[in-house]
Amino acid sequence: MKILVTGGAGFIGSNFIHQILQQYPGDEIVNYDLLTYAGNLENLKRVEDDSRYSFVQGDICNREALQDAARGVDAIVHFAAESHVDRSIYSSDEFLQTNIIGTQTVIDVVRELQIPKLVHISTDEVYGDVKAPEKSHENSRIYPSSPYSAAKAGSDMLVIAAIRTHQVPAMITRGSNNYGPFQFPEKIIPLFITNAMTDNYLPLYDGGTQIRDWLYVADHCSGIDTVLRKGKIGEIYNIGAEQYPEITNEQLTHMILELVGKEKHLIKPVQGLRPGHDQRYSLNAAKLRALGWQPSVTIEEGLKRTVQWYQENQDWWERVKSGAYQEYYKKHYR
Ligand code: NAD
Ligand code: TDX
Repeated sequence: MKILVTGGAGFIGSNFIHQILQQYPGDEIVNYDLLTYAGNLENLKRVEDDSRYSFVQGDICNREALQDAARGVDAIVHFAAESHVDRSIYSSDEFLQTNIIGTQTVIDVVRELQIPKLVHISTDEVYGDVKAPEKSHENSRIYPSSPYSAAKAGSDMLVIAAIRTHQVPAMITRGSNNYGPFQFPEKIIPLFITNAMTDNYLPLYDGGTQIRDWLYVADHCSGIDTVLRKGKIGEIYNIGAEQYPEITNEQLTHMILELVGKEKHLIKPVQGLRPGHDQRYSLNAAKLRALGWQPSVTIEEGLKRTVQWYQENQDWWERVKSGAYQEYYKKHYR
């Protein structure tokens, strides 16, 4: 299969590319990515000389460029997005442009080139937060809380409309919170690991009582691959670890500190940095499990691997954390 991956230089996209090239010797990947602050070709160093892999720098909002890159592919797996909730609260322009206009452009290109399959990568955040013990099902109410999740919900709606009106051969996945190698250190797990490693404080928002359904990135990628190869056109699939017992951000922080070997005094409780903060996400992933998928990495094992990866790849995250990221960090965490 020849697959065009949008956003393949980001966290999940790069893990997906590695996984596909390793698992399917006959597959080819075109990675189409604008290389925003979150895109990093270093994530793909291991495959850059692989003849089955090619990279095209481009914006998903640029229809002609995307068409040129996508000609002849069997499927598009669409990851490209602005992905950080906190940034979307400061300014939503790029979120609307990439997540909404960009997704419509991807849909248009699928139609124009008659590409046989589109997998649109969405998120559990489109459901908003859910009270325990409820779980979000694929047909649960869409009720996003942040400009990020609202823009992702908008992109889902455009895909749903295209399936109905134009019979676009699309599917949607809604994944829960990911963690693992190559995650930009603005998200809680890599931020807290790297801050702990350098004895900087860990800014724990709003009491740390919030719950996320932590999914190791390789499990998310295998879920997406299952949908790509076995999913039914027109359907939506949740991809969640369905962690039990659930863990709070505070418990997660303690686990990270223990793995890094640092003390709890590094935790700094902060309030008000995320207005509209969602309390709990929880997915029911039975529909995808029925296709034969299941997550294989526990949070204990996944965190251990992730901490080890950040310890072994200090050059990678020190480079990523320098430059423009410093300005964002100072502005946000004051
Ligand atoms: P990321 O921020 O690490 O990577 C995003 C990538 O998209 C970057 O490489 C960036 O350069 C590229 N990009 C951004 N704007 C672009 C544009 N206009 N044109 C082309 N490329 C562009 O994001 P991620 O965490 O890897 O998330 C990937 C996808 O998965 C997103 O759609 C996100 O909503 C979804 N998702 C993420 C998570 C998570 O926990 N990170 C969970 C569920 C779903
Ligand atoms: O400094 C922090 N301190 C803190 O307590 C940060 C950055 C976060 N948090 C809290 C907020 C959340 O309750 O940690 C939790 C997780 O926050 P993020 O890592 O920013 O992830 P989240 O907002 O849950 O969204 C992530 O998962 C769903 C991804 O960023 C999205 O792209 C994905 O759709």
